[in-house]
Parts: sequence; structure tokens; C-alpha cells
Amino acid sequence: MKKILLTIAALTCGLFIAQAQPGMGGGFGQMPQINVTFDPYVEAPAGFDAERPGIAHGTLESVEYKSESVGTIRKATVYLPPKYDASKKYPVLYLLHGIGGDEREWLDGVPNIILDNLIAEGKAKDMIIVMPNGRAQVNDSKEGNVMATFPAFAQFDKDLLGSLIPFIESKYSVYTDKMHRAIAGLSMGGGQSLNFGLANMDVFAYVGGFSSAPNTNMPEVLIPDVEKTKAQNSLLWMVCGSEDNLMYNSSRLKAFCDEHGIPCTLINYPGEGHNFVVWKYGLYKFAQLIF
Ligand code: FER
Repeated sequence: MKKILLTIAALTCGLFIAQAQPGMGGGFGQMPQINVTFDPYVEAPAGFDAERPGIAHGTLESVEYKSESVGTIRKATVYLPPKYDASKKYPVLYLLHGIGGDEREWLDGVPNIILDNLIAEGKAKDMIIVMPNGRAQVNDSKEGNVMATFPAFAQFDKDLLGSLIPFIESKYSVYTDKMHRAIAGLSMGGGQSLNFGLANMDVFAYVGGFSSAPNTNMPEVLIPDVEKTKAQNSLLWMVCGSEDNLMYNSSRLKAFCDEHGIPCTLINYPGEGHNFVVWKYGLYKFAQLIF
């Protein structure tokens, strides 16, 4: 069922690009090729995403918060690291889903297992991961014509900054400065992370885009002030599958950053398209670079 939905979404996506961006070379398979130098792809070790017996495990929980901007009670999924202890403080990664997903989509990428393993090996800091619903509208369900919910993804910054972050900071024992907040996401969530993360560098020091979608702003919009971004962003990190026709969203930003001397990573995941192989890898790498 999921496969069918994704196929429908992918076909619709192709049409959307062709219509929305005439001049850009048509639909899937003919997107503009942007020449960039990718950062080296280093394979994740076997078992990075497999549950390991004998290590401490974190927990997953579902939470609800009142959204001022949407006017409803909204849901998020929260990962608490192993032995979460309210007498300590934790950094927070906000992890966003794609056009066909909701607050549970990332569970397909086993973020709890990936983080449990990284934390057990001392490769990532203890952290809380918040997986919200990024479709900021009254009916935020992933059922029906998800492509029609595209505009609601652009409204999510108000809910995130105005309601979700304050809620998380009141409910959990977390740091509340930018050096302890990261934002990353897959596809539409990658676009949101780049758009919101770079527009709010006082809130998020670390920004990740995995297979970022056509909602990704143009580089000049993402980075209107090169010197400010250099000074205020601590990590701008991207990955995209080599077979993913959405690569141009990432490569045009990488090209802009290289041209202006802004530190930026873009890994070209070999042989993969728009899927959780790439997104799990993205989380595995990104989680080791933050905090
Ligand atoms: C599009 C191509 C891809 C698009 C959205 C996507 C609305 C998003 C895909 C995803 O989130 O998985 O043209 O336009």
C-alpha cells in the first residue's frame, strides 16, 4: 500500500516539477544537472541499523501539544536516549518527515536503533529526537491527496518555533540554546530543515537536508548574507541518492556554498533513489556531527 502511494506521489511530483518549473528541463529524469564536487561517501558499518542485544535502549513515546498557529492539538513522536534522567540536560534534534508521511514516518528508519547503537559506541551524544507532524494545517493526516498539502509544510515554522519547541522545553530536561538544537529531515522535511534552519540560525546551529524536495528555497534565499551564515551556522550537511531526480535541490545549494566559501557537505549516495536507505544513512552520519 505504501509503495503504491509513494509511486503515485512520485508520478505526481514529476508532473508538479514539469508544470511549476518550465524552463528547468521537464519532469523526472531530465532535471538540470549541476556540476558540484561531492563529499566522499563512506559506507555505514554493517548492522548500524540493527537492534543490538546487550546495550541500553532508549524509548519512544507519543506526545500531544497545543499548536497556537494551527489552532489544534498536534502530535509528535519523541525518542528519549537510554537512561533518560531528568536531573541531566539533553540537546534536541528536530527530525522532519516527507510529503506522504506524518509524525510516525521516521519510525520506518529506526532512529531509536540507530541512536542507541551510536550512543553505545560513544559516537553520538545522548540526545532527544523530536519527530513532529510537519503538515501544519487543521487536517494534518497523510491520507488523501498529500500533494495538495504542500503549502501546509511551509507554515510549519510558526508551529515549530511558537508552540512545539516551547512545549518540548517545558516537558523535558533540555538545553535551550542554539548550540544544543539541530534540525534535519527527509525530502519535504529536508526542504523545511534548510528553509527554517538557515532562516533561524539563532535557534538552530546544525542543519541537515536528506534528499531535499522542491520546497527547498533557492540558495540566494536560504543564504541572503554569506558572512552571517559563515559566522552563525555550525553545520550544513546534506545527502541525496545518486539516482534521485531531486538531487538539484541539494546540488545547487552545495554549488552556491562552494562558490562563496561556506562550509557545506553534500554526499552523493551511490546507486540509491528517494528512499530510507539514504535517510537512515543521513541520520547515522548527521547524528555523529551535532552537539
Ligand atoms: C515534488 C517532488 C517531491 C514535490 C514534493 C516532493 C510537492 C516530495 C517528496 C517527499 O517528501 O517524499 O515535486 O512537490
